[in-house]
Amino acid sequence: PEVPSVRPGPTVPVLPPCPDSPPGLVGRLLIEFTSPMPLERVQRENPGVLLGGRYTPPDCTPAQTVAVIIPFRHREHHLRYWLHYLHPILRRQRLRYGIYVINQHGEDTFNRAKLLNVGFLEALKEDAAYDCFIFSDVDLVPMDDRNLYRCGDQPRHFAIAMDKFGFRLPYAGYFGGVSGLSKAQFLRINGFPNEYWGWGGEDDDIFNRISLTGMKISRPDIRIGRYRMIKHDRDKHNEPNPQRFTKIQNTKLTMKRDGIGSVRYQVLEVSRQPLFTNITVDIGRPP
Ligand code: UDH
Ligand code: NGS
Repeated sequence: PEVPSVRPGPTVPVLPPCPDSPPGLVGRLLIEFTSPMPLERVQRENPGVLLGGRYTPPDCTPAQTVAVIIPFRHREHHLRYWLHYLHPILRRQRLRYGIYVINQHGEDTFNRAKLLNVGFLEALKEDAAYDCFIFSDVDLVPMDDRNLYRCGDQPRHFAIAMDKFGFRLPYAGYFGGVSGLSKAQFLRINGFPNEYWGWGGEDDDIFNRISLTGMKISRPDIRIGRYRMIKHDRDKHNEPNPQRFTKIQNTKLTMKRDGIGSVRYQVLEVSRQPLFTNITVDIGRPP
């Protein structure tokens, strides 16, 4: 039989790997939250971002695919500032990324860590290529684009010098605000706890999980890990959790049964917006 001749097709450009130190970073940034930030403006200023808040560098192939997970409820004006500042930063950092806003449905007590677990699973359902997860509060904006939102060989703590703490770490074991774990690191600690309802302690529990599994937190230089927090009042339905002090004493016992392996929730809506994917979820209420 005749073998069909194979004609060379158009050449597919193979992009070089993205550099370890991205060129074109600007370093220290001016961050302020004075004038309101219309979403239309943020969209106009970020035309390269694809539906759902996805981005891939046009000129190189990144080593990782990063899912940024934001726990969320009733903070629309914070989210607009966050998107305004972060999209250009992440683009300059030459990341392949997607933004996932995990919106807690209803008015029951807030549960930050459970929302982050949901974000991990839902991002992976969207794209099995995600291998790095950055967990960021919606009100924290880095003041230096050299603080690279990537994963490394240890879990990473990014928000180490926040303005509200005088640009210092409030205590050695602080792991709040913005953190990052590879998929393997996240699974190794059985993800995050689902049983911290209300404010406080869940980040300390995550710190304990990391220490108990023999890992060590990695942090940027204190001059680079600077953040501005958008000032706000205490939210409704996120009161300090009176159980948090006893709970963080028991991480070793609870982490085996409470984590990514036991999270139960119901997705109510997945909506791909121009600058982020919004996932509204029913995570239940405290027992
Ligand atoms: N979050 C929401 N909605 C809420 C509660 C929390 O979106 O109703 C998310 C948001 O991403 C936030 C994160 O969870 O950044 C952490 O919660 P938080 O902002 O309550 O924690 P923080 O420590 O503030 O920033 C605690 C109350 C501070 C009161 C200060 C009064 N001046
Ligand atoms: C600790 C909390 C953490 C919290 C940190 C900073 O006391 O969850 O303060 O809080 N741990 C406990 O309550 C056990 S902040 O100053 O940002 O409100 O992240």
